[in-house]
Amino acid sequence: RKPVEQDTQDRSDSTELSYLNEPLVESPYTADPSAHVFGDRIYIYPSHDVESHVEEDDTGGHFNMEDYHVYSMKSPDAEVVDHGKVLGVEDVPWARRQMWAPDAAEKDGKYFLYFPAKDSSDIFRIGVAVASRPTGPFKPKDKPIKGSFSIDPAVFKDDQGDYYLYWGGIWGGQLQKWRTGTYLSTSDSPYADEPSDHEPAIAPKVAKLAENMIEFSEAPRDVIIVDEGGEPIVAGDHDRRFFEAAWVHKHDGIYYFSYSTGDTHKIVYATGSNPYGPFTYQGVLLEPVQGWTNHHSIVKVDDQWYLFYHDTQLSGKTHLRNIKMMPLEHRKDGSIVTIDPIIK
Ligand code: FUB
Repeated sequence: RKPVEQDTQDRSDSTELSYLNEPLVESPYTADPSAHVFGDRIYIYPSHDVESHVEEDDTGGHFNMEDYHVYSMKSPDAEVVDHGKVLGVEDVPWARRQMWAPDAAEKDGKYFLYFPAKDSSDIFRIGVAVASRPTGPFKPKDKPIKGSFSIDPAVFKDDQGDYYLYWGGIWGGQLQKWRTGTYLSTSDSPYADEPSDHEPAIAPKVAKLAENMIEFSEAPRDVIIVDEGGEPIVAGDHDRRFFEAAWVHKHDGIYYFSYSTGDTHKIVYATGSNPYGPFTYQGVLLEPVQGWTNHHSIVKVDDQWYLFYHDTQLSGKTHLRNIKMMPLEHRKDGSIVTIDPIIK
């Protein structure tokens, strides 16, 4: 379906699940959808995929995005409204290229857009931009968040009103280059600096955000993902190790940490008893989609959970994606029903 002009009537009376496996937006290309309910609407903060004719490489150089749009909908089966461009790379003093997967949060009537981009040294950092409305426009801070690095920020608000930022992505996302605490620039290969197969996998990161939402209130911590025996998932376990696309949601008192396994193309999940983890691996949440990347968010709308994700149905090209959504179910025992996206 096509995004509609702002102010067009929502089809909120429709009873058919017309959104199932259909692109939410036909143009432009959209990916990495981070969805939230702010007030009485669903807001989606995706990447904006573009054809920039950068040759495909192992660092993801062909994902050469330059700006962000915000989308919203009144209900899951309603029309999607495109609120237009809300932030461009030219607006961000420290950012040079590759605006990858963003996320957003609301606090005290202000809206915060967290986004990764490469700086002038081609190092990914995470920036923040602020708006007085969920639809922006967002005004970026002059510098990235102090102490930030790598990609795919995701914000989780706990019941106590604390906000946690999760992030990280290996290979093109550069997380492996920060293993020692400083950026390792000894090799251009995205595979250098990884642990060997039997060592614990590289951990995604978490830090509680400061009251002002634009700084960390603590040093970043590792998010440890363990197997059923309590042992850290190892780097060689490509079916279960963290690759990118962290997301956290809480259901019935359980914290769910979900993420992409990258080269095995799944979204999997692990559970824990607090926002820092450790999280115990549980299983597959979303099977591989069309295209190399798999990236999602999970949001509750009224009493129903939804999975937002993307595939390449419209373009057939891995860097030109389209966002979609599906209902997501938790069983009584806390496990999540695996979604197998119907490939057209
Ligand atoms: O959209 C660019 C990158 O592709 C994201 O940051 C990753 O999660 C993957 O979806």
